[in-house]
This record gives sequence, structure tokens and C-alpha cells, in this order.
Amino acid sequence: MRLDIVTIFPEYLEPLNVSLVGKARARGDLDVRVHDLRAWTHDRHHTVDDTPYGGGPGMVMKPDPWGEALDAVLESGADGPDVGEPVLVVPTPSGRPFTQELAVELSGKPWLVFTPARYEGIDRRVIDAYAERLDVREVSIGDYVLAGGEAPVLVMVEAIARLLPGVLGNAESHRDDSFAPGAMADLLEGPVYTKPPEWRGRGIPEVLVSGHHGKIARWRRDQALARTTAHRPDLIARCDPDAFDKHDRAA
Ligand code: 6GU
Repeated sequence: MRLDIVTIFPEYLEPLNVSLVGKARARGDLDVRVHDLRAWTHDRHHTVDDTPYGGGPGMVMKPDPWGEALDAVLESGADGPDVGEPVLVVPTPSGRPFTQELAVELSGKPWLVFTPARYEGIDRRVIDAYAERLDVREVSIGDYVLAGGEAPVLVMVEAIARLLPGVLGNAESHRDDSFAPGAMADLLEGPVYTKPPEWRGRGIPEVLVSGHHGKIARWRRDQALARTTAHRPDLIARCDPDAFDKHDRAA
């Protein structure tokens, strides 16, 4: 998978050299290219923003640098393996929610281009123009406002990269993820334990060492339900009660 990220803070994307994403890059499973938007400015001050038409607070990112940057990135699709046309992912607090479902969909695309913005966002004409030739997704990572789209890009890239074949050590690792599709869909994961069997006077739930896989699966499901009820009652409303019985029978 190829990822291009255009930003005025390339150093903000340094964490993409670390851990799971860093290792996927080192292996060649991920081709990540971070571009400095200011490389496509032509004035002495490398200006990327200007005052908003109609007035109001804050600044708006100018269309010219973005247009030149995105054209250059799109043209560079030709060097390297055939990745076709990219999906353009535009982080914005006014976007559609970034969900596990969207992470799964995007993990199946060969090429993603991210446009994290600062200030009040990018001149609308840029998004409208590229939406005429590309699949453009305006995406928010949650109901709060960040100073820019770089942290959301880190979040989205990690969520997407861990779904790529061979990136997680164990393909089963995301089977029971909170929000993974399947019988436990829409439930949060319950508690987990490891050795030692006693720590500061606290033991572990006996069922986990019972060797009874059916009982363990049912216990985990009950824990997941309790946790979801406490933390995300909104998710309980949309679960399928029959899925729990299927889950128990499969175990
Ligand atoms: Cl994608 N960008 C910004 N600036 N704030 C956000 C966001 C994105 N998602 C949630 N808050």
C-alpha cells in the first residue's frame, strides 16, 4: 500500500517511523511519502493561508499550494508499482466519522493521499475540484476539535496499517477487537490477564484457567456486555441478540 501525506508539519508525521507502521515501511509493505506543502509556494514567506472571504476569525489555507502539491503527488503515481488512482482522505472535524468499517474499506485500497490542514481548513474549491476526478472522503476522528489534521492522520494510518496482511504478527489478533465485525460486533472488549497468577494479592478469574473453552468464551462475552453497557450504552441498542448464541455455539 502506498500513502502520501501533504502537510506544513512533516515532522509531525515522524511517529510513522516507529513500531508497527515503521516496521511495515522497513519491510516494504507500506510506501509512505510525507510532503511539505510549502514546497509548492512561490513567495518569499512560503505563504499557505489567507483571510476568509466573508470575514470571521482564523485563516483559510490557500488553494494554489494544495492544487500544485496534489497534482504533483498524483503524477508521481506513475513511478513505482501500478496503484491506479488514489482515494483522497481529507481530515476535518466536519467530516463523516472514521470508523473501524471505514478503516477496513481503506485498508483494501492500494493508494491513499491524506491532506491534513491547519487553521480553519482548506479553500472549498480544492476539495470540490478533486472530487470530480477522485474518490474523496472527508473524515473526522471524533466529536472534539484539534488544531490540525496531522494527529488524525496518525490515528487513521495506524488503524488502517494494522489491518494489512502480515502487519499484525497474528492474523487472529484483530478477530475479537472492539468494533471488529462478527459475533462480538458492537461490543467492547473485556478485561485481559497474564502471568503471574497472583499480583499484589489479586488473583485472576478462575474460569480462565479452567480449560473449558465454551465457558471462557461465554465469560468473555458477558464481560464485554457489562463493559459496553457501562461505557457505551449507545452500542447495546444496535446489537443483534441472536449473534451471542451463535458465538456461544461456535466456542
Ligand atoms: Cl480530522 N481534524 C481536526 N482538526 N479536528 C478533528 C478531527 C480532524 N477529527 C476530530 N477533530
